[in-house]
Amino acid sequence: MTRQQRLRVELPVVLALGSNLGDRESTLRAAVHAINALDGVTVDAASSIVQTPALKLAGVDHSAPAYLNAVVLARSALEPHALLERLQHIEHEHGRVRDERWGDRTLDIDIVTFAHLLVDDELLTIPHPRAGERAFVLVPWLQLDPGAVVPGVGAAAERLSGIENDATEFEAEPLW
Ligand code: A4P
Ligand code: MG
Repeated sequence: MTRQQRLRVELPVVLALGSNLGDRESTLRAAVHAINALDGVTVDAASSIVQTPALKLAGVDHSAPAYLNAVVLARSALEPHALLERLQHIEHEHGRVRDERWGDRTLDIDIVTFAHLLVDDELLTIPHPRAGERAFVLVPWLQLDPGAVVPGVGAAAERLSGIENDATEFEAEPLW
């Protein structure tokens, strides 16, 4: 790893995980462990798992396999692009195929926030631009941090009160 990929400090990150293909629960569990195993990343907490209908570009699609989603709080000494690259490697190891935008997938890992950093280039936008509109991010995030704030957008709790909450609890052993 080149020196520039390392920060001098660990910064708190919020990651959103989703899966709607394959053994969704096992994939999420393996992904949390793989994230913690990354050199320079430590997992502090994982939410419970929520189940949500698939959101496609054309809207909610009840005929597509439902998603399991969860949120992970971690600390990263990797700079944002290096973290993204490692997370995409984990997605790939879990059979992620990129063919259709918002298409069905074995594993998606998004960076929701990275401390208070604002990033916006062709590879990475932080905070995740759609996080504040999605119950499948806000519900598990609020479980871990009731005071969660999407930088530049507002309080997660307030955002959630303004959208349809279609997330239901999924019975499972704790992810972490
Ligand atoms: N990228 C930019 N910013 C970020 C970020 N903050 N975190 C780039 C992660 N990636 C980021 O993502 C496309 C590109 O976004 C990446 O190459 C990266 O450089 P992708 O994972 O290849 O494709 P995608 O996920 O289909 O696209 P997108 O637009 O990121 O999708 P979203 O907004 O993440 O939505 N329905 C339910 N119920 N639950 C879900 O979890 N997820 C999605 C994906 C759609 N519907 C869903 C769910
Ligand atoms: Mg993604």
